[in-house]
Amino acid sequence: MATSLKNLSQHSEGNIGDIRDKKFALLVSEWNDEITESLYSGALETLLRHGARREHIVRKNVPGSFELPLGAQWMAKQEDIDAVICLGCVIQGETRHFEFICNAVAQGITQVGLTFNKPVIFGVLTPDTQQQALDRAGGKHGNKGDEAAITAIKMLGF
Ligand code: DLZ
Repeated sequence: MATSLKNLSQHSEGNIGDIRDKKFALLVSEWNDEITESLYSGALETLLRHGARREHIVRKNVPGSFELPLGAQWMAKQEDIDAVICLGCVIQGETRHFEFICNAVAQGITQVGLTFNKPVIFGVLTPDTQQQALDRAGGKHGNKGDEAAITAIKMLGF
């Protein structure tokens, strides 16, 4: 049954399907865990609020954002998983090889989604500073984890 969804700040209203029977994998990078735990909480709450069942949501940690694509691949290849949400935070000012990590993660996540033909969502913050990250992880600019969950829900209703 399609239902109308009023979205978060960055999103417009859209139609989504019933996600009660959908299974989600949430991948959480342990780097900058103060940030990524907030992203996780936001994503989890958003999925539950929109009807996902708690027992249909699995969480897996990876050491850093660079490991998100491989973790996503391991989850996406499981046939019962409908969508994978990748959550991480790479802070430019604190990461000398920022571009290498961000490019690898973005390309890797894209590739996994295309390979397994299912939504694999890029919920990775790439701010200049810790404060900018906090602002986007439940602070004044909302929560990118919420937005990543909404994106997964919308793609499942495509
Ligand atoms: C090594 C590293 C650095 C310097 N910074 C970050 C970061 O800001 N955010 C993040 O998620 N991960 C970081 N990492 C770890 C890498 O993602 C990765 O775990 C290691 O390079 C090992 O492959």
